[in-house]
This record gives sequence, structure tokens and C-alpha cells, in this order.
Amino acid sequence: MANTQLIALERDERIAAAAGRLSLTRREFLQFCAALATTLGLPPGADAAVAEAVATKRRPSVIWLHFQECTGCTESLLRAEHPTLEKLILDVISLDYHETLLAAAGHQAEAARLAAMAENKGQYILVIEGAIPTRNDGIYCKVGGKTALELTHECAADAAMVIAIGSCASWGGMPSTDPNPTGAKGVAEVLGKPVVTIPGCPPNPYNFLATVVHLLTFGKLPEVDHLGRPRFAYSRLIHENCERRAHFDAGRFAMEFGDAGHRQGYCLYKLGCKGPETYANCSVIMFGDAGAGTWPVACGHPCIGCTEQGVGFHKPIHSLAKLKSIQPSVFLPRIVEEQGSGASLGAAALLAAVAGAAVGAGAMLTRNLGLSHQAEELEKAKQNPAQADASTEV
Ligand code: FSX
Ligand code: SF4
Ligand code: F3S
Repeated sequence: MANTQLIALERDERIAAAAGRLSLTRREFLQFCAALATTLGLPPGADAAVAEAVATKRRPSVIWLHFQECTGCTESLLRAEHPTLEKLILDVISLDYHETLLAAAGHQAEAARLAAMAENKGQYILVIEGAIPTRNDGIYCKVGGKTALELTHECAADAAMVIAIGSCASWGGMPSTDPNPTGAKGVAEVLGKPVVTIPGCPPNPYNFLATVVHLLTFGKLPEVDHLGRPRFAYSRLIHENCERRAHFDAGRFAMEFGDAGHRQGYCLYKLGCKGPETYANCSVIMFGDAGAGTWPVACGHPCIGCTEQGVGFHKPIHSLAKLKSIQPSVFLPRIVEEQGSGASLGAAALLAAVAGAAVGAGAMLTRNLGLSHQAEELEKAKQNPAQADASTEV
């Protein structure tokens, strides 16, 4: 057999093995790699290199630290809707230390971190989730007796690269909002040098995966902007690709949550949408692969600019009083519209799904906002999906 045929055969075997690990067919695996290549903005044909890299390369060791945050970054990574996304992330990296996922606790966990750092000295990727408190020598966040400040310096010293995941780690995020009692800061500010940032609260796990896959494919991190954000994900405004953009251009705006314009999917600018000043790819890749409707604006909530320092939490768009006046069902207009069209799912399955989603979302919001009467309505909807349509329909 000619040498080139042998090489091709071996490559096919590696791809088949990688697809098998992920419970995908070969075709699905290649399609997923092609989608990743597109997200990364790579030229046609680069999908083969991406597939080869994912299937072949040694998994880089990752040390993942948690500081001041809500663990939403990790949750979004593990709760990714795509059946293979979290599997793929855990397949392309060797997650050697991660406080949320580690079976070990206490001294054993500390030993695991030190062992992973020693074994991969100079080669591991340090991922930091959460802000770092700096006031009073950083005493407000300690792990294993060391402050987040100490751990950041200690773990970054021998890292090949540092990635700040989420807005908290990128620039302080929610913990740094005024009056910032703990002096919360982002990783770059604490280390005094640029790091790769993947902001968002939570960030899109797909952007983390694509960043790592770029590293595997080309041996270097993707190009970043002045804030350390990969350009492939953060070079376009949300507003440029927003599905409500035609309404913005035509001057059709929702003026109140739950009003006719809101329920008809009009632009959310007058409800405080920060899409025109927020750079991110949410409106293009959305969150998860559950289909349309899986990003804030599609769910009926204005973009709060969570990927931008000085926008997001620093310029709140509603008061608490306003939030308390919102009824859970007003966040679901788009889902209800899709339910009506029955475009891609069987009507019964879709009705049941919407009723379930409405009850789930309603239960959560009810707990938070004390809207017990709405819970009753939603509970009724659960009993009778047909009524769910009536109770949430515009
Ligand atoms: Fe939470 Fe992460 Fe927000 Fe922060 O995401 S989703 S508070 S960015 O650090 O866990
Ligand atoms: Fe722009 Fe927001 Fe309106 Fe979308 S909803 S068009 S992002 S202002
Ligand atoms: Fe955040 Fe706005 Fe995207 S709030 S998740 S940047 S739509």
C-alpha cells in the first residue's frame, strides 16, 4: 500500500476513534468540527485540520481555579445543550484540577493541584473562574489556607498560558460592582500582564472550546482584541446579528415588559437593551444547540452587556421594584409563537415541552420574585397543556 494511502487510513482510524469516544458517527464528528472551524472564522478546508487536531493531539493539562463567582461558568460548560459539547471539552483537555468537579476534598485536593502543576510544569493551561478580592490582602476568598491572590500568582508562575473565563475573572464582573467591598479585580489586573479573556456571565462554553481547539490545531491561541477577548467571538456587536434588528430599524419597540410590542417580539432597546454597545457572538451561535430562542434577547430579555466591562452590572437596567412587577410568562413570547407555528416539532410534543418549560421557568422565577398566583396558573398549565397555550398566548 502506498505511503499516502496508509497515512489516510491511519487518519480515518483516529477520526473514527474520536467519534466513537464522543458517541458520534464519523459524519456527525466531522460536521461538528466544521462548525467549530466556521466559528473560528477559518478558511474553507480548515475543518479537516480541526478534526485531525481534535482526534489526535495530546490533551493539554488544565488547572481550573474558582474564586469570587457563582460557578455559572462551569455550570454553562457542563449543562451545554449540545449532547457532545461538554464531552468534547472534557475530551480535548485533561482537566487535572477543578474544585467543583474534583472527587477529592481538603488536603487531598490541594495535593492533587500541586501534583498536577509539578507534572505539567510550564505546560499547563491555567483557567481562572471568578474575581480576585484584593482589599485587606485578599482575605475575603481563601482556598486551602491561601488567598485567591496568592493562588493566582502561584499557579500562574509555571503556566504555559492563562485564560480568564467569565466576566468576573476577566475584569471583576459582578463582585466588583460598586461599592466593591472586597476590592475584586480581574486576573490581568492582578497579574499585571495580559491574559486571554472569555467574558460573559456566564460565557458561552462554545467559545472556550473553540479557543482550546485553536490552540490544539495551530499551537497558538487565537488572535485577541485589546481586552484579551478572542476576535472570532467578540468582534461583532450583538445588535448586528440580532433577530429583532428589523424591528429596531423600523422603529418598533417594546415599551414595557409584557406589552403588545414585547409579546410580538419587537426590539428591546427601550427596555434597556445593550446590544448596540456589546461585542459578543450570542446572537449568532446562541447558547447550546437547542435551536433558536436560547439567548437572552430571544427569550424576551434585553441584553445587559455582560461581556463588556463598564456596561453589564455596572449600569443596571431594571430596579428591583421593576423586576418584582414582571410576570414569568412575559419572558416566553417567542417560545409561544413557535408553539403556535409547530414548525419543526410535532404539535403535541411541542405543547408538552412548552408547558414543562413554562412550569420550570415559572417555578424558578416564582421562588425568586414571590409570584405565587402565577405559579398556580403555570401549575394548571402543566395539568392541561392546551391551557398553557391560552394562558401564555399573546
Ligand atoms: Fe457566575 Fe462565572 Fe457570572 Fe462570574 O460566570 S455566571 S458570576 S461571570 O465567574 O460563575
Ligand atoms: Fe439591537 Fe437589542 Fe434591539 Fe436586538 S433587541 S435589535 S440587540 S437593541
Ligand atoms: Fe450577555 Fe448580552 Fe449575550 S447579556 S449573554 S452579552 S446577549
